[in-house]
Parts: sequence; C-alpha cells; structure tokens
Amino acid sequence: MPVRFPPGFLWGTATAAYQIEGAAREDGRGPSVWDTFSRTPGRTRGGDTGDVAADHYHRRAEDVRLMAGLGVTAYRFSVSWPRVQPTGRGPAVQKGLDFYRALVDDLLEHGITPALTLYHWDLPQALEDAGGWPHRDTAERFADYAGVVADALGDRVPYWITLNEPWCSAFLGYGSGVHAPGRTDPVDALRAAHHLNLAHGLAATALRARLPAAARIGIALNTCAVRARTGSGADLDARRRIDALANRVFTGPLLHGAYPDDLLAGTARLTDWSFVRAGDEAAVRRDPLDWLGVNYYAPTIVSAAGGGPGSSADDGHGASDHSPWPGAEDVSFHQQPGERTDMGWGVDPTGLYDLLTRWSREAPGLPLMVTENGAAYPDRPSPAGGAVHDARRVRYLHGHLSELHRAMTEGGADVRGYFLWSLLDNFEWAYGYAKRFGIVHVDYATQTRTPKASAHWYARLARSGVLPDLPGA
Ligand code: IFM
Repeated sequence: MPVRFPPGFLWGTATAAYQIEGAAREDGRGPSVWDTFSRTPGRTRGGDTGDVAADHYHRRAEDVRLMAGLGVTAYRFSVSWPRVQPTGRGPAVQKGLDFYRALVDDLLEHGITPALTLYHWDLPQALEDAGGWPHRDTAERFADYAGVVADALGDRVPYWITLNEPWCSAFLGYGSGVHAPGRTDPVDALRAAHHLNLAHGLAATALRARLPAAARIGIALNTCAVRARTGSGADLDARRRIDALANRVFTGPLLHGAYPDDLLAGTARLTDWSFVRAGDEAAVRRDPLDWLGVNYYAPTIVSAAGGGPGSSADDGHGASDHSPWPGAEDVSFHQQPGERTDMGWGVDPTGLYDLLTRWSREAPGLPLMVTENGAAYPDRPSPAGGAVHDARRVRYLHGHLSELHRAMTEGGADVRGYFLWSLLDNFEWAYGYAKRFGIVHVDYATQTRTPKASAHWYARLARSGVLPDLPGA
C-alpha cells in the first residue's frame, strides 16, 4: 500500500536567520548575542561566525526559486530581531522589514506558504546587556517586537511561530553555556525559561490583536522523547525529572496553565520560583495556541546516577562543565545503540511517533506540525558530475516520515505539515559550518547551491503526497 498523506498537507523546508542570512553588519542590523558569542575565541568550532553564512540576504530570490523548483509548498524562516530592532526596542528599521516583506512576496508568488518564526535565538545584544532572558523586561520587549512584525507582515503570513526551541535558549544559553550568551547559572536558566514562556504569551496576545482571524499562532518546541534505560524505579524517576525540565516546563504553562508540581519540587533547593508573578501562568495561555510545532531529531536515554558502562553527563547538546539540567545534574545519559548521524545523535524514528501521539493525547483537538526534522551528514558533491549522494539522509527522512504517517493513521495525531531541517547547509551554532543539515549543499567559498539526492527525493514526495520508496528498495 502506498504511504499517502492527505491533500493540503504542508511540505516545507525550514531555516533560521542567523544560520543562513549573513549580512551581519548591513542595512542597520544590530549585533545579537550570537554575533558576540561566535566572535569570542573558543566559543564556536574554528571561530566560525554567521557573518556571511549562506549569504541568503543577498540570494533570497535564487533560494526561493530553488524551493519552487523542488515543489515544496511551505517555507519556515525566522525574522532576525536585531535586523528589525537593532537594540531590541524602539522604532523598526524599514530596510530590515523590507527584506522580509520581499521574501514573503517571493514565496507567495511561487505558491509557497510562509511560516514565520519570530525568535530563533538571535537576541539583540543590547537586551542581553540589560539582563537577557533571566530579566523579565525581555518578555515585554519581545511582545512589542512581535507587534512590529505583525503590523508589517500580518496581511500575508498565515502561520506564526513565536519562539523556536525555548529549551535551548534557556538551558543551553544560561545553564550549560554552550549557546549564546554562554552564561552558566542554573537559576538564571530557570528564570529564562519562565520569561520565554511569558514572552510567548504576551506575544501571542499582541499578535492576536493585530493578525487576521485566519492567522494561526504556534510555537516550535524541541520536546524530548525521554526514555528510561531500564524499567527500574530509579531509572523511571530519572526519566520523570528530565521530562519535567525538558518538556513540562513549557507544556505545563502552555497547555495546562501551570508549572508542574514535581518541577517546582525538583528545583526547590535552587529557587522558590518567586520570579513567577501572580497572573503570569494565565498570561502564557491567555491566547491559547492554535497549533503546536514539534521539532524532533533523536530520543534521549537516561538512567539514575552512575548508570554504568557507556553512561555520561553528555546529553548530546555539547560538552560543558556545567549541566543544562538544574536540579537533575546527577542523571546519566546514554547513547542510542546503532546508527548515528554526524551530530552523534542516534537514529530512531519511533521517537517522532511517541511525541506526536503524546501531544495529541495531552492536547486533544490541537493541530500539530513537525516544525523541524532532519539529519547532518557530511556528503559533498562527487568529483564526477557534482551530484551529492546523501543516501543516509534519504533513509533517515523515509524512516521519520513513515512514523509520522503512522502517528496520523494508527495514533490518531492531527498533523498538518512537515518542515524538513534544513533547506540549505548552514551555520550549525557552536559546531560552525562543520555539520551539514541541508538537502541543498552549499559551497561556502563560492556560495554555489547543489541539491542533494535527498532534495530530489523530497521533491517527489512534495509533488505527489506519496512517500517515495527508498532508492534500490
Ligand atoms: O540547527 C538547529 C536549529 O537551529 C534548531 N534545531 C536543531 C537544529 C539542528 O541542531
């Protein structure tokens, strides 16, 4: 039986501003925390920065034509906050807004539905200098910025995503410090998580007041498929604790209007959470989500402290002397056996099934989208003819899309679209340009784009709605 997706299902690709745009100092753009972090020696691999990246700021039209040629029906991109408000507050820079307006116009002309992310980690440096996400005012500034972007683009963008992976912003940015701004205070990480939740809520209200009724507001969470290494009580408890810090710290207030009790108890020796003011949790879901974005790459396998051979404090997010898990620093992490991607992440599509069916059970009636899924592999153009044979990526995608389909058919999940990460090879944060997630290869010396075998395979899917067989199967 062919694996067929419903008509109207969105077939997208995804990117983020700092990872592809470059033009870091052009047209009035201000510095973001990632400019500062990546220009600080030792913070990114080889000192790589997003100064030029995939030069998308200058190649916007070519990149949209490329997508159109692949037949994709949707594109998820992010707006760079410091390109629009260089210091994170005050009047908008018209040239910054013009760039995104032109991008959206190009997409619509090619029949590609825009999905706009307001925040994919590039906090204006001036706001970090004023305290960053641990500081409450940043949430208010974010709501103002959301209003500015809605006023400029609200008439033509149907899908809005407030935040991308707030877990990374809070816990990698302020806990383990492997992401910008590189701070390492567990309480700041928790404060940041709360202010990101609040920022989502305030922004959703600002968007709702400005956007047409048909616009759909969501958030993209990297919810974690946490698995206990064994069925022992201690390992199951480790799973519960990581689930609280990875997932329920966001889905608690977003879906249910409150932080879970076990999260508060598990972090009580660090903080009394008095930074959560009366009314905050209600504000997070005053304008409830229209849909939930799920980003998934690999499962996370945990055990209680001292988990035996092969266990470590490394959860796959990058080495640091500081844990990104406040109050659960003792939990051990384990590698998934079997195949791994170039990030070292295990390949297990069933994690996507588990997440989609979990959120669909926890939030009945809430449509879901896979807002990121994909894999890094180092394949390059072959010397003969330049084709890029990324067979492992095709296998990865095939496996995950099969599980997505199963989640819809057997698991009852209402999934409306899939955004493949990523359209282009790009700046992979602390790993710089060493990791290639694109279905289109980028030669950074010449900025030549070469669609890989996975792009051709995905084009067949986007055009037909039927999962193509694996080559050679
Ligand atoms: O490149 C990132 C993206 O910015 C956020 N989600 C995970 C991707 C791969 O690490």
